[in-house]
Amino acid sequence: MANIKQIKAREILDARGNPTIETKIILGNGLSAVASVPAGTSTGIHEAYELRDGDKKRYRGMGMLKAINNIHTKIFPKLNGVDITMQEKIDDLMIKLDGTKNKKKLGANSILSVSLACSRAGALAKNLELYKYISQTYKFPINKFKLPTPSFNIFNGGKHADTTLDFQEFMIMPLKKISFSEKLRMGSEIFHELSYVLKESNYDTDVGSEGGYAPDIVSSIQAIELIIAAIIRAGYAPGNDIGICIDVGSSELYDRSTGEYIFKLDQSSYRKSNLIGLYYEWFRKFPIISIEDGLAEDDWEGWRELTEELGKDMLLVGDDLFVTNIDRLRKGFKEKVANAILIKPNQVGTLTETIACVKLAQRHNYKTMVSHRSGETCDNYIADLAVAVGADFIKSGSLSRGERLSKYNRLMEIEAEL
Ligand code: 2PG
Ligand code: MG
Repeated sequence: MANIKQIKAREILDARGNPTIETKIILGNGLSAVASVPAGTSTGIHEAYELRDGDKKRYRGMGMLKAINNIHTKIFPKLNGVDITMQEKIDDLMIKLDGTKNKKKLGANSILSVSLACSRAGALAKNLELYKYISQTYKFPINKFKLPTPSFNIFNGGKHADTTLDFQEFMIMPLKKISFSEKLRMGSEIFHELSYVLKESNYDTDVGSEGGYAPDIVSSIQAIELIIAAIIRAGYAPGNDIGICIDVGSSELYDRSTGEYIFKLDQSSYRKSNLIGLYYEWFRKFPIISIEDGLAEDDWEGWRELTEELGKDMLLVGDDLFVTNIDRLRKGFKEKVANAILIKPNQVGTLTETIACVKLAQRHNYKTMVSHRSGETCDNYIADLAVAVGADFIKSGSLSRGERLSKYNRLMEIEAEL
């Protein structure tokens, strides 16, 4: 019988050594499946609630015992015996059991770990690859699966590195119509070339949270220039073979009291129109094709101005702005802001709600980029998710660190199978 018989959750450590949850679903027919959830650092204030213990004597308050207890004592009794292939029903039962808008009662981390593990168990029960199972379950009209284009974060700053760099992520994206594996090879070659470029300039080559280099440098422009040098040295043409994507992570730079963006590097402050002017100038000078969170999560007016200015020329991706939430995305359509959305299941807390957000974005021709979190685990779930929904892009960090590569390696496996 493919019914839920037991749920076993446990505390594991994520790639930064902080606790998170791994949940195992055991079915009546003996099959079982496991999933774990990641955590962010530069989390948006509108994200679903992540429940941590707050007990300062354990893991500096970051323990997951309460969340795990919720899985065993509240969620399991509700899901006991439910048909594992009824994913929407499973998610709906948990959403109702929680009953709050941001999953504050049970914790989005508890709920999501169960939701994802259930979908894996459902795929097993139906003897399908996970991406096929998700795609069929939510009736995506896909007759030929495609692989998302990766955006590799090879230079870490902001809250993801202990350095002077204000902007959070500098990514490279292959632009040619080639296989996923070839795109991965390009990324890796440039990543390694960048280490030589850095060494020659006497910068260190230690990496940040997402596996990109994280030296102390003098400006974001310098990061871009170093990356361009690495692209050329690897034998590729910037702007033609490879584009540059930036995640500003600007909510972290925003001073709500003054409405200004403060750069820690030199304490300079920018009004929103000056920052937009800066992006425009960079766009003219460098092969930048995408800016994520160029303005803060509630700076709708700034976002509108940014979209008017640059929306036709590049991808403007909403992360903290939309938090994978359909209400915020709808507001985005109304306010005419952004043209792409980052998709992170743990921002919303169930697979079903994640899918609803993807579908809404696709109906309005917003591009979709499935994303990891800075505090990842080795679970490669988002690789299957990206293929299942036909996402345009995926970002899973750099070309180093196992928890980042596990997603890219799974995508190569899927590509080989297809
Ligand atoms: C982001 C993510 C992932 P975090 O801002 O896009 O790179 O970072 O998980 O810290 O929110
Ligand atoms: Mg982001």
